[in-house]
Amino acid sequence: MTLATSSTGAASEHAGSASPTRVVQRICPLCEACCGLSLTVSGTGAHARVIAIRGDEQDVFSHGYVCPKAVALKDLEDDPDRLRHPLIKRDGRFVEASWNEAHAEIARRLPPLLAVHGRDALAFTLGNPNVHRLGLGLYVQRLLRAAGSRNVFSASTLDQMPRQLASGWMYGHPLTVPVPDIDHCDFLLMLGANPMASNGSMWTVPDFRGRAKAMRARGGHLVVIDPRRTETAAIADEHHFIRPGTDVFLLLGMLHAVFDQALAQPGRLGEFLSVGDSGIEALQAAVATYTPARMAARCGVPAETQRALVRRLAASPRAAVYSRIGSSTQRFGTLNSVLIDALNILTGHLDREGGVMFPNAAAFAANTQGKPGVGRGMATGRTRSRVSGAPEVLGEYPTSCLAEEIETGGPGQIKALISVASNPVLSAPNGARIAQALRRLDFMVSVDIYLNETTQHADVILPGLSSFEEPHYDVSFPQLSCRNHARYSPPVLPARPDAQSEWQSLLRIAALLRGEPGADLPDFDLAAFDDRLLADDLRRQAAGVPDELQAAMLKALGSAPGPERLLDLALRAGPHGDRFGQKPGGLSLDALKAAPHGVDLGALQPRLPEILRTPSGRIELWPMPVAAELAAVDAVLLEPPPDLVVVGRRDVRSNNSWMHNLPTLAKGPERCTALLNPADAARHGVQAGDRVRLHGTAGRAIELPVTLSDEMMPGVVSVPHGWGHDQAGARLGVAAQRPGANLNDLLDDQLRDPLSGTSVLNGVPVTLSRCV
Ligand SMILES: Nc1nc2c(c(=O)[nH]1)N[C@H]1C(S)=C(S)[C@@H](COP(=O)(O)OP(=O)(O)OC[C@H]3O[C@@H](n4cnc5c(=O)[nH]c(N)nc54)[C@H](O)[C@@H]3O)O[C@H]1N2
Ligand SMILES: Nc1nc2c(c(=O)[nH]1)N[C@H]1C(S)=C(S)[C@@H](COP(=O)(O)OP(=O)(O)OC[C@H]3O[C@@H](n4cnc5c(=O)[nH]c(N)nc54)[C@H](O)[C@@H]3O)O[C@H]1N2
Ligand code: SF4
Ligand SMILES: [Mo]
Repeated sequence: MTLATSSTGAASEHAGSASPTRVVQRICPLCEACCGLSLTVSGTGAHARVIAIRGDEQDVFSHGYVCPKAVALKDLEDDPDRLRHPLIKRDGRFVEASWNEAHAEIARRLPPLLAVHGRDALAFTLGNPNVHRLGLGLYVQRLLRAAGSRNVFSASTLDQMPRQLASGWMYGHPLTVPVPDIDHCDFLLMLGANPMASNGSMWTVPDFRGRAKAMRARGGHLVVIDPRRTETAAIADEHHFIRPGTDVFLLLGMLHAVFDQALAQPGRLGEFLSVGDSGIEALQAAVATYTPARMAARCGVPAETQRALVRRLAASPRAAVYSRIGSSTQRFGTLNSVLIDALNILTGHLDREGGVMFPNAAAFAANTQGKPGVGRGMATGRTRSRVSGAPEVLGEYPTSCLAEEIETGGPGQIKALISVASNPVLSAPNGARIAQALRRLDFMVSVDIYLNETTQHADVILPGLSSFEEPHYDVSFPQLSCRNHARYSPPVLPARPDAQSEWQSLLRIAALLRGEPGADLPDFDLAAFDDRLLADDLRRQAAGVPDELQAAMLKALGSAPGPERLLDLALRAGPHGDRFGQKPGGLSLDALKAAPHGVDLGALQPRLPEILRTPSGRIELWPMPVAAELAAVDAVLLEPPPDLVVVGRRDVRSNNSWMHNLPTLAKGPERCTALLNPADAARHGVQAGDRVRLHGTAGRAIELPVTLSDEMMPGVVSVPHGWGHDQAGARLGVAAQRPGANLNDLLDDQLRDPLSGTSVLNGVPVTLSRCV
């Protein structure tokens, strides 16, 4: 029997007794591990359904690994609450609408508002799935460019902006992020990350457990520094508690120990390092007073441990230091990121096999473009937010400034908002204030798949296709992967006839905002607009290439609008590309389509000095704005440590705020609990199962049940984020049954790392009392 598998070149076919099935490959779009999946699909055409999901053992990168969330993709496909049609709010209630009605509503309301209040009156919030969906990620850039608003806010300032800023300042590009070469590493020191639950972040490393196990089997050593003895700590050789928010002291103490023990031996890196104010001597002088003993008193990691860790780091030829959320979402997040890299650099482990290395992505990697070895570097603060004066970083303001920019009158006040796959009401500190602010908007559009805590405030909601209905390629994560690879997934299921892709929704609004003639009309020629933008892109990227050649390239990319030809362009022009025929055997979209399990591009290779894009052409080891932070460090050093602080927690069966509506993941024990050391519980007269009230310094409180474990450092309570699904107005039937509490209602939106604008989400003081 033959089956129609036109959209899935990778299909292998089986004739089952009842309905025919086929197996197709697909990259999981849920988290940064980007695992390759094998889906069993039954039926054809409109009757096609995914009936089983497992790991693709032949995947060149993930080799069959999956976590429980992959299976829940089926729940997501079937979730009755997932939106399939646009919604428009009429008299305070959402009603289903056609695409033309939804876009007509936007065309009717948005341009007049901007005509009166100006471009900055329209704000954007961009959430995590923008980096997990091909069409969203590429076309949201088109939308932002068309809008020209300064008021862009994203999950980056609740997450990795410090890491990106450190990279921008040190290496010249915010996506020049070194990642541990775990497959060749023998000593891995990890701070504030729990890849056993998160599956890795700013480090695409599917099957962390397997890779860590292999490292230990070859005699390697894993050390975890975390205020909780996490799932990752449980498989490590060493775990050390750290007082939350004090990574800066530990890292300064360790750097002091590097110099003090004469371990600063950068080797070949020496020739790439800047000199003078941002060089090694400057760094050595800067850390001179931060002795391990002094730092130990504040961070809780003994001085001898600090010294031993750096001795081991320096003595291991193949070693890496890595940190994530726990050390990023702190007052000194950017400084921490620089200090981590400084440790790797001084001990000679940057850009070296088994150390931290720079991936070489096949597509979209800006750090492979331009002149190798030198560039413009990264500037911040080109504009400042209107109310708090927070500097722009990567074209964004801190998400914690969103509410005040809506609340505060005057020129430039935000009057309208487009949220794209973003749920700041649960994800950002002081979510209640954000919800209140969203109510004051004159107009709000959400490009989202749920009616949830944030999108309920929208006037129009535009849902996209399901991930199975769309092609997939990870734009960001090959730039952060522990091995170079390129993998593309064709759509698995045909799109519903009345559905519209997210790229189409975004592009239609972009056309409207650019004032394209007829963009407000239902018959606007979106494909022609897409053609024009592609031609513009090509002209920019292929500057200097003769016109005839550009025309030939354009033709080679095909006439089908949408993200796939942008991908084809990026692949073909990329470092592994076929250069439109100039490099036979190079990558193109067709080449990837012919390789359903992906193309392996080999282990990470040294990229210095080619990768640098700093104006000096060197690594800025100790960037000036970061050096200036030490005065603030000294001030905090004098403050007495708080009695109890809260930190975040991730669970492998949850994903930020939006997967709590999927039955497969929602079952099992209650996950939104306050996890406390038994000694702290006794001190507060609390027992396991009691409900407690946590009060934040900003005067707000949340209530939730307590679980006890000595895996918690005394003086620290751990609470997961992304819960609090009890808000009237959301449509999340399963999640509402066990809503949990919103950690971010407690956190203080005034606390952030001033350099990167990133919120302080960890190590925030709280008080605890038993609910009576
Ligand atoms: N206290 C505390 N707060 C935190 C964190 C923490 O550790 N502690 N972590 C922070 C981090 S790292 C992050 S990244 C942020 C995340 O912050 P957000 O990005 O705001 O949160 P998500 O839960 O990822 O929300 C995703 C939104 O996208 C929608 N969505 C899901 N899939 C799709 C899709 O395919 N298309 C569209 N259009 N929409 C989709 C969901 O319905 C939801 O509204 O949270 C941050 N908040
Ligand atoms: N299952 C699941 N996977 C996810 C997500 C999810 O929500 N669920 N979210 C995804 C997203 S958006 C991201 S950004 C990544 C994040 O990936 P990770 O950074 O690995 O995230 P976490 O598991 O929150 O690990 C952070 C660790 O930091 C510790 N910590 C807290 N405060 C401090 C501190 O002050 N110092 C130190 N040294 N440690 C501290 C916490 O106890 C915790 O163990 O995960 C991604 N993957
Ligand atoms: S770890 Fe789980 S959620 Fe993340 S990509 Fe792999 S299967 Fe998907
Ligand atoms: Mo994140």
